[in-house]
Amino acid sequence: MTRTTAKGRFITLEGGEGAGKTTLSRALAGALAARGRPVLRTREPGGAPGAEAIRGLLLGRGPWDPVAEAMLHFAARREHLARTVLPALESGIWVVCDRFADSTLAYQGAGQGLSRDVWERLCDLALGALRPDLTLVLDLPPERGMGRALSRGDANRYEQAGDAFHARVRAAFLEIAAREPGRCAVLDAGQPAEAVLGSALGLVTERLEG
Ligand code: Z5A
Repeated sequence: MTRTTAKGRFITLEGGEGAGKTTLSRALAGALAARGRPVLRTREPGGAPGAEAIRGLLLGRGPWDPVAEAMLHFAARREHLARTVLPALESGIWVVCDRFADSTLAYQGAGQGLSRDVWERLCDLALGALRPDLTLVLDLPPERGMGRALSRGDANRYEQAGDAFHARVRAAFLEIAAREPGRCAVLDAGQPAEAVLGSALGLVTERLEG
């Protein structure tokens, strides 16, 4: 998948449960719109009809074999890119996406034991050369994030995984950010939501509008 004519920018938000991705996605999209940017908010797994159907399988059923689970995430992602993300970017719309391929490396890789090699092969197949322009990693101790997430009600399959799983997922996101500092930045998600938005907007200005 390539994006030779795109004028939009692709911003992804990553991090553990309850870190504030949805909250930031909403606020960031609003702030970008106020700056005159056409903007689309979307999420993974999901963001297109077929991908939302796969989301139902991933969150509602299981357990899955880790490779099968990663393939389902990438099938949903491919559908999301083809139907929603790429058409938007190509028409100049900025896309703010709640989770993307880094989540598969963190959850299915560090969390469930999928190898990096398989993840890279799935990226090649499903994404081609496409990568986010900016990835904001919202970092929060898992117990704080889970407290926030569970206060909303029923826990999904991933939220029910144990403390050690969530600690590995957090470490994996920090490692991804350290490995690709040009694409990624880590935000302290323990700050008030307004401060997280301020940091995010500063990074957008510096890296995408400078
Ligand atoms: N998954 C995977 O395994 N592999 C993959 O490749 C992909 C996903 C793409 C999707 O679940 C699941 O799929 C996910 C990983 C897996 N695991 N889980 N669960 P989801 O979409 O249902 O959930 P989520 O992505 O983890 O999001 P979330 O739980 O909704 O959390 P969030 O979006 O980061 O947080 P929030 O909804 O913005 O905030 C949670 C609460 O905290 C809410 O009451 C807010 O008002 C509050 N909040 C937010 N920010 C703050 C601050 N700064 N201070 C205080 N309170 C705050």
